[in-house]
Amino acid sequence: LHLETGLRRAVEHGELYLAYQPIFRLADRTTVSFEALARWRHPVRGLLSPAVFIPVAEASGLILALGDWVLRECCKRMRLWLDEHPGAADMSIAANISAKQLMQGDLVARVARILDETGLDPRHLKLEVTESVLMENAELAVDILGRLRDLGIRLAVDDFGTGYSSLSYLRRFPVDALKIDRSFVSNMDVNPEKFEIVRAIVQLGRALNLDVCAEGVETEAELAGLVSLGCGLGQGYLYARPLPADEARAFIPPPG
Ligand code: G
Ligand code: G
Ligand code: MN
Ligand code: NA
Repeated sequence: LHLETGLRRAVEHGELYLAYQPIFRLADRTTVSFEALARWRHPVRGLLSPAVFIPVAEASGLILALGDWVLRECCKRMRLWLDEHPGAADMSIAANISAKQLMQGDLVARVARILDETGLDPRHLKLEVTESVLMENAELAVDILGRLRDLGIRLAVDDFGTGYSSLSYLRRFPVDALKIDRSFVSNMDVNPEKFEIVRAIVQLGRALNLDVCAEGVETEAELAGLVSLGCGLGQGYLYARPLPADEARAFIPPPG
C-alpha cells in the first residue's frame, strides 16, 4: 500500500474534499452548524474514508499539512456562506482535530494564522477533539484548549462517553459542547441502559452549562427519546448525511 505517498499527492492535487453534515436543533429541526468530514477521492481506489487515511496521516506526520488544509477549507467555506446567506450569521463550521494536531502541532499558532489569512470571525469556527485524546494528557489539554478559547473559537468534546473523563477535568476543559457518542444514541429508544446514559450526559451538560449534541441520530424514535430528555442538538442520517458543500448550503436557514 502506498497510501502515504498517495496522500501527499492528494493534498497537493485536490483529491481531498470536505463533506458537511448539518447539526440541527432537535426542538424545531433547524440547522445551527455543520461538521466538516474529510473525504479522499482516490484516483484508483475510489472514495476513501477518513477512518482509513487519517491514521496514515497521523503516523506519517502528514496530519499537520492535512489538518491545516481542513481548517483553511472550513474557514473559506464559512466566509463564503456568510457572504451569500444572511441566515448563516449565527452558524459555525466544526473541524475534527486529531491527537497529534492537538499535542504536537503548535495548533494555536496555526489556527490563529489561518483565521487571519481567511478573515473569518473566530466565533464561526469550532474544533472537535475526542474525549479520549483530551484525557490522554489532560493537563496539557487544559492549557491548549484555554489558548484556543482565547482566540475566540468554540470547542466541543467529541465521542463523549467513551473516554473516561474525570468530572474535575471536564469542569476545567474550557469547552462549549459535548457530543454524545453515537454508540449510545443508536437504539437508545429500545435499550434502557443507553437511554439512562444519554439522560446522564444531558444532565451533566446542563449542570456545566454546555450544549449537548447527539451524534448518529437515525430514527424518529431516537429523536423523540432525545427530545424527552431535553437534549438540545443532534446530527445523523435522519436529518441529513454528510453532504458536498453545494448540497449542504441548502440547509442554511432563511434569515430572520
Ligand atoms: O465521516 P466518517 O464517519 O467516515 O469519519 C470517520 C472518522 O474520521 C470520524 O471519527 C471523524 O471524526 C474522523 N474525521 C473525519 N474528518 C476528519 C478530519 O478532517 N480530521 C480528523 N482528524 N479526523 C476526521
Ligand atoms: O468521530 P466522529 O463523531 O467525528 O464521526 C462522525 C462520523 O459519523 C462520520 O464519519 C459520519 O459520516 C458518521 N455519521 C454521521 N451521521 C451518522 C449516522 O446517523 N449514522 C451512522 N452510522 N454514522 C453517521
Ligand atoms: Mn466529530
Ligand atoms: Na464523534
